[in-house]
Amino acid sequence: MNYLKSFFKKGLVEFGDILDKKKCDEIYNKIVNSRDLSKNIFRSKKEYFKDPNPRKTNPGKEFNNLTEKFDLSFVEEHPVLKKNLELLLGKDYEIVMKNFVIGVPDSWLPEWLKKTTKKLLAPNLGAFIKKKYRDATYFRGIDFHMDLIDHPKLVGRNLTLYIYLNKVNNRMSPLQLIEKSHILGATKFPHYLKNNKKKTIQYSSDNKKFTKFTKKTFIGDRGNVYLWSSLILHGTNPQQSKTPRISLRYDFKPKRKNEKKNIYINKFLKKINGNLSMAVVRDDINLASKRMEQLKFNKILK
Ligand SMILES: O=C(O)CCC(=O)C(=O)O
Ligand SMILES: [Fe+2]
Repeated sequence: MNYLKSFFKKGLVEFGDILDKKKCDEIYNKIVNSRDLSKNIFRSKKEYFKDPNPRKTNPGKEFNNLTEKFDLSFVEEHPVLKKNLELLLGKDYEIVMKNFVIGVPDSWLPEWLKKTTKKLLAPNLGAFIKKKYRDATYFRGIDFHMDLIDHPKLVGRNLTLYIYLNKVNNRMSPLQLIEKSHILGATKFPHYLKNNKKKTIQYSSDNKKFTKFTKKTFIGDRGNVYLWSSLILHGTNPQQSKTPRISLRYDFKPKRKNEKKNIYINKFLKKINGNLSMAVVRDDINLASKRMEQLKFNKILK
């Protein structure tokens, strides 16, 4: 299927393994060799409670970001990706953020964290990772969410581009996306979902009327590229395999001056039967503060 057609129909695109595998291997190996990827990336319980609420535990745009040490032009200048992003977002679209995502195998989790992280709502592991390694993002699976969760008040024009840097099988926390879930518009986290089966799931925006959607699991080799709307529900399961899944992730948006223009993302949003933005992106923590969430974790951990 034509890439744009797929985006319009499903809210996502599977580009296939269009990227140079050697380059992916090079990056993967450099990341793996840049640190002791094991239990040792974690702070000890003692260390953690000395400073349980560190700020900036994630890489920022030009802050503590491992992607800045790499030439990523093979992605950013890839003709197919560039062409489709320009069609959707207009010329000179912006990279809001790029980062490496490391899917942490369950076997790396220190005992003191193992039981409790299961209860964490957004298991971004940043606060538990040693400071020197916080130039990448670490996950141990994440509940179904829309990436608009990162952008309160913004119209859902952002796109996420996700690239597997190593081969991802079923035991490596593959991405699971709910096709067409954008159609109900922007809805708050946690979402109304039920009957989560291998290939289908039911989703509602009001907890009354549920609709059956197709669920897609992205199993794929390195060099595979995926793109989705920031209104598409997706998540990952905890990782069983001992091999970490390492990915490169981009968040794109149109340049401000192009937002009102005739770009395809605006046509896409026109078909949506719901809100296009949210002032409050999540219901699980009333204060829109991740620090409050961290405090909640600390209580569970102690
Ligand atoms: O890599 C993961 O486990 C989470 C992926 C995700 O939700 C994202 O990058 O937006
Ligand atoms: Fe996400």
